[in-house]
Amino acid sequence: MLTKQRTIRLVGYASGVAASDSGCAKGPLVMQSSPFMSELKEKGLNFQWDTVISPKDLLNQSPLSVITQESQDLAEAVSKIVQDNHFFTVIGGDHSAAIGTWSGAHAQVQHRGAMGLIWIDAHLDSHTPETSPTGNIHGMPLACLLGHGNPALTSILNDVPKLKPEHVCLIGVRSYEVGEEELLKKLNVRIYFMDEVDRRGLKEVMKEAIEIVNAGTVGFGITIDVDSVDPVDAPGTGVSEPGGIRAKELCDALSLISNDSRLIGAEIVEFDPHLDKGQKTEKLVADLLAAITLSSA
Ligand SMILES: [Mn+2]
Repeated sequence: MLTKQRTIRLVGYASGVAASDSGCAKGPLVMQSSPFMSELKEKGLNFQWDTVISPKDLLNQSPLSVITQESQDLAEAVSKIVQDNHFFTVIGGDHSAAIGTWSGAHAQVQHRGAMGLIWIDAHLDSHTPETSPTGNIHGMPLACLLGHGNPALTSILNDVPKLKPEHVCLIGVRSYEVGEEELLKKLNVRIYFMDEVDRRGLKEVMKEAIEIVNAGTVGFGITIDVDSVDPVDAPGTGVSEPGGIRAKELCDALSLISNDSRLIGAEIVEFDPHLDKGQKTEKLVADLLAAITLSSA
């Protein structure tokens, strides 16, 4: 049985401008009318869609300026929800969403102290324009939040790093390039690569991650790239990698934070409905939202 936990305010980030394949822009639009979301409502999850951010004037602007504007809009939307003392979840869209989401949360939290972040992803998302082989901004959001990258994106709402390296950790990583790994190693960010997750079990790793993001912070967030999940359970994503976390395992581990009053908000990104098979990934997005926000009775 599931019990009502809290009111969730959802923000869609209907954008794939930062990815090679922009199909994930449709992710939040599909979730808005998803039968799996209706089922959550029936189970007692109290949520409302606040707004859906989408790219403006795509034809006449560079991806960077489009993403800068979207990040600004998303940051303002999230900041408002945190200010209202409500719980937010951002549904992407590509992972450049994280720049706006966590800049917005930071703007409200910074007066009280630092913010932690658990980053669940097959990738490191920590390129800078100098190290990225593709130039795709969805491979850069964590670097941006740590204060490294294009100044337009590192200065959303505030021209300061939004996260300190010691307050962040990544889980499920299994595909990355040397340049981004070097940056995170230099900054001493804790990375739980997939082999460690397999060896120790996700629950053990998650317990440790919760300690990391709670040490010296006043609250923490969680961002989940659906590509962290094995393609067997999450085929609907643009850059899928074999050997990932199983969907049920991830949902079970998320129950460790579902009662945590220090959890500020969440983000679920990179769901691409065009690539989905049998609505598996669509259901996963709803299951993840439920796992984060509902607790067992
Ligand atoms: Mn990602």
